[in-house]
Amino acid sequence: MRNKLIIFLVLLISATSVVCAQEAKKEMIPLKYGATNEGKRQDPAMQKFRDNRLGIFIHWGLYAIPGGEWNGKVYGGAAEWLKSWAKVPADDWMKLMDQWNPNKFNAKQWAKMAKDMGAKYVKITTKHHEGFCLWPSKYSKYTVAQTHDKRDLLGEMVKAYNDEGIDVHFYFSVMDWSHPDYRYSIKSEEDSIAFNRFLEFTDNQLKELATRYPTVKDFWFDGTWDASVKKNSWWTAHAEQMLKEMVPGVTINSRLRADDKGKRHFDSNGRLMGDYESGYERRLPDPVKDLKVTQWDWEGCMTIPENQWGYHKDWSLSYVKTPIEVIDRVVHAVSMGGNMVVNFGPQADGDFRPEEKALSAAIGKWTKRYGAAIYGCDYAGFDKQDWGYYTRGKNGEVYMVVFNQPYSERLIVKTPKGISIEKASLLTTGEDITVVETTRNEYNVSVPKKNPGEPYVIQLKIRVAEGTKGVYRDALT
Ligand code: JFZ
Repeated sequence: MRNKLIIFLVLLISATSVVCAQEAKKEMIPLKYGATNEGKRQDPAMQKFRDNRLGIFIHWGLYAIPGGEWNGKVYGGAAEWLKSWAKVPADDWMKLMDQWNPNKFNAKQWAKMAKDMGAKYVKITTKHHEGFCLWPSKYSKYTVAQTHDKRDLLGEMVKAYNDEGIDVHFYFSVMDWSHPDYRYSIKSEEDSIAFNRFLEFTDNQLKELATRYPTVKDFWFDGTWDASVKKNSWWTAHAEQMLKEMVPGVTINSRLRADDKGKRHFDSNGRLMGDYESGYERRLPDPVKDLKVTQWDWEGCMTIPENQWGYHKDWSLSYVKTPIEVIDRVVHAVSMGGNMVVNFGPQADGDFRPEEKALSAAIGKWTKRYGAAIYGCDYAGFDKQDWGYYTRGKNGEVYMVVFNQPYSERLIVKTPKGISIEKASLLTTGEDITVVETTRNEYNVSVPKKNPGEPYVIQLKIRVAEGTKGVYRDALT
């Protein structure tokens, strides 16, 4: 009897502590402007965003005219920041509008170039920090409509890209160097009044963009790091909400957002704000340590030189990536469940520099052959190996994207528990690839008979054992 009582008490205590531990886990800081999504969005618009995987960035504005040079001095910093490097007053900077003459701009050619590269979406700088608008905004004096050219360049781009089946995303900088009401921080009542006017102006521009170009799929906010924006975090939640009401399915990046406490990207409860993380700028998560990124959507973006987004006339100032290095970063991102955006900085005349044309064509050659390992693919759940990256397709097939041919000419594959390899073949030719099981869950996969001479893809057909956990659960049905 006494023993039973003790057992009963022990059970009672352990049961209560489990409940308490669960309660403690759930205890969250109450937030008015925190995250709004529970986990990854799974609606069709978000799935399309994710399946696209490869996009391009277009940084185009007045900064393309000086191309990194002001008063005879070439600045090595990012060309789109030249106004700041050379300390040019806004009025002087805006005189560049008189020289805006994109006589070689051809939206159809731009769209064709993106299509040929294999890009499924394009992120366009509607307005960068300088304040010049690529659309005829009625809320600003600094727009394409006030130049000799007068064309709605953004409108032409939206149409041309959409005609090629390419989704259009809008880059929008909240920070605006041309606007007298912009404030970096709020130090007085006057600042506060001015900045409120500025936020109203920003709302108007956003509403204008959403109304004029209703096929827009995404807003990618930038220039939101200043104390003034963080202090007005309510506005970041409001802007997200407003655009979501205006544009069904629209996606918004995490960089817009700050919570009640001014915490950015992730709220004070550690939850991602916006629909996808946009903190990976010119860097990627660590493929071994940072696999937590597979739990949410994210998008990285990269420059081709070290750090030039807008057109800079001198690309000899830094290392310039090769097409294979760019492809490596794209596949790397997909292998960790992310998207990758490759940046282009068109010339002021509306043409692309030869280096960018060549790079885009080279990437296109590759994506045409091996795109199956990118589009619609996701994190595969296999341990990373030195030869390259794994991705997983929609039907549970696994792709090995081989960048480094090993000396041994054997590609080591370690499969997760419950996963075995049934068959391997070269993606391009269908050539059978020999697979030898060396120990449990470890295989030697042969390289192709003839080295393709470029990063190549081996497709694995896998078998999933009953009761397997992880990303392959669904493949069972
Ligand atoms: C911003 C801009 O200042 C830059 O000109 C370019 O448009 C780029 C895409 O975005 O630069 C950033 C923004 C965020 C980070 C780094 C550079 N970040 O989060 O590490």
